Amino acid sequence: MSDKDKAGEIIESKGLSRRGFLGASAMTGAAVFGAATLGSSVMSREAFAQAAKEGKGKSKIHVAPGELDSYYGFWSGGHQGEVRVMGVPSMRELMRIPVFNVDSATGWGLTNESRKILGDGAKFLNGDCHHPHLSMTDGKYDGKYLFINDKANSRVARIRLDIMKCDKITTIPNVQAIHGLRLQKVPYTKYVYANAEYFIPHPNDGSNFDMTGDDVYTMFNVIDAESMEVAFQVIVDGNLDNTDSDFTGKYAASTCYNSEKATDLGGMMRAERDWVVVFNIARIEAAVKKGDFITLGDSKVPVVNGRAGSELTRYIPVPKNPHGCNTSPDGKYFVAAGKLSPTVSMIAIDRLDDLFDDKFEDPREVIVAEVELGLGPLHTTFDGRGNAYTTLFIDSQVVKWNMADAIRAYNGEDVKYIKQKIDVHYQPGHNHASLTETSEADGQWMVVLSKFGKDRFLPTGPLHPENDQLFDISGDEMKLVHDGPAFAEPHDCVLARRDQIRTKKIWDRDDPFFAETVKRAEKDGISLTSDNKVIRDGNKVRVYMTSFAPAYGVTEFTVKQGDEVTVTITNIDQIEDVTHGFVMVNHGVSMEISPQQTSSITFTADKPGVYWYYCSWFCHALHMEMTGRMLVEPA
Ligand code: K7E
Ligand code: CUA
Ligand code: CA
Repeated sequence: MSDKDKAGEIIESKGLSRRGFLGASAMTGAAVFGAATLGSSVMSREAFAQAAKEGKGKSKIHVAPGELDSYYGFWSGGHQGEVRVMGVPSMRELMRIPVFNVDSATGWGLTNESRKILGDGAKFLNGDCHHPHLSMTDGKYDGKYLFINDKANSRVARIRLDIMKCDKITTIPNVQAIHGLRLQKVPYTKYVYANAEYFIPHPNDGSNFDMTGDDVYTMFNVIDAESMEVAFQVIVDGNLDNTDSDFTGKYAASTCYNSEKATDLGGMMRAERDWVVVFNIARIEAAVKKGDFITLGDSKVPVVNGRAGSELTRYIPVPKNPHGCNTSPDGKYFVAAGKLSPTVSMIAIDRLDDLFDDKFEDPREVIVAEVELGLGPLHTTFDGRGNAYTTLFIDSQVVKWNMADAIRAYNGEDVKYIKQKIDVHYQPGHNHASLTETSEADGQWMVVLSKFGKDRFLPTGPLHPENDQLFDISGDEMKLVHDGPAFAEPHDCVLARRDQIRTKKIWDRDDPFFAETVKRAEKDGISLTSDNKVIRDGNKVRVYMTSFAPAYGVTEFTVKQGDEVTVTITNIDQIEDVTHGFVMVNHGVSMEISPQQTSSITFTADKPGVYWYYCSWFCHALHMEMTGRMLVEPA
């Protein structure tokens, strides 16, 4: 059968799902597997959904086979470096999005397209991501982007949600360890706010190892969400931990646990109070516009002074080594968790205008309550009904408390503001309720990301899994409904309604993700969707081929030992989910090519001989046969 005939057959079957496609091809082709294996034994989704409906005592979290979850969850992969996509409430893992790691299934970190996005950071094979957040318009998720920090190599990455791939990464200059990250909520996510945690000498060129003094500082970083360029940086006192922004677009607030600017543990705990620093974004923009900034080293990024006494910031003392900073979805409060104090501090956002206009003697006049909750408060989430839920790391609990009651109690009224405490397993860090950071917080589900799994799962040697727990918070009481082991180490997650995320089913041929590769092919006079050609350019060889289940357009090509080989593959399949792969055996080469995608990878043919290449994503009954050979002539 010629490729043309195959094309006809596939186009006729367009509209088939991959399952139907696999079944059909198994039955019409010289089936390697029985038809039953791939086709008729698969129960339809509708049938499953019906069966589930008929089931008795169905639990609220049980999402039957074939049913879809009602929320998308996006989990950070911690020092594993990726983002994980989960279905909630089933807690089924749907996808992994490699970002700061290298991934052999998709070729992230290996393909030319991904290495271009990684830029200078492509030399790093590691990352440490903590805080995934979704872009917003008018305080609601708009489904465009997810942003995430890399603490290990001081980067911020963006994921396009339509294709669920990382499309931009920026290394933040002149700082170390990007930790807290949040987005502007209103009127839309114009800016990404990112805290650099550690203070360093400026310049940090080896001329100064003294960690005291005015030229030792860290910065708050503001990144343009569209261009992903750093718009400006703000010098602060102390250090920076977590951050959040408000629902007016005017302010961002960050916690500082090392106001002491100590370099030792005891020193970092010396002061009874550290602070929350509030950034006045409009004033900072105006200062930059006026030219009131410096630049550092080779970087052209405007750097403004936001130290105590500056008009651009205000420092609000709070107890002790605060960690989480969370904005309540009613837009009223920044809630800073004390960590080494059993309290959280509620900062009234509607008092910040007056604070910046110097109407208060004491900046603590913006604090409307210091709420006593329990030991080791780390992060707070909200249900949109006036209740807050704070993780207590040391107590291994989540405490549910009412914000209005807490303020009344703080003012001396005899009201019980703590509604419930529930044990979690064990030592929780972040918690996150559905839609909690938007104005649409719906109080349905809360995920608690615990740092230890201990005895909750089958043992896995000295390295244990963490434990993500799901709570139903739709009623008066929090109810634990699911335990799930997780690999190192989801710090944080976000939940969006499933209708807020709209993804493409196959690639557009003009997608910017591989536009550079298309340009290069055009220079070589190649039409990617039809040409199968080998181009020699000195000791560089460019192999262009199509892939079409179950065959590559080029099944043999010859190069010379020492040639730099670039293989560019365009998957001309149009059927949803028929992804091909390309692996060159013994060359460290592996990548994904999804329908209508072009992917390319470059390697050196350093060994003479015959080398097989094969398709690594199961695409067809004849997937195993989807192969070819590279013939390397000795130098
Ligand atoms: Cu782990 Cu948000 Cu980095 Cu708290 S942070 S736990
Ligand atoms: Cu193509 Cu497997
Ligand atoms: Ca401290």
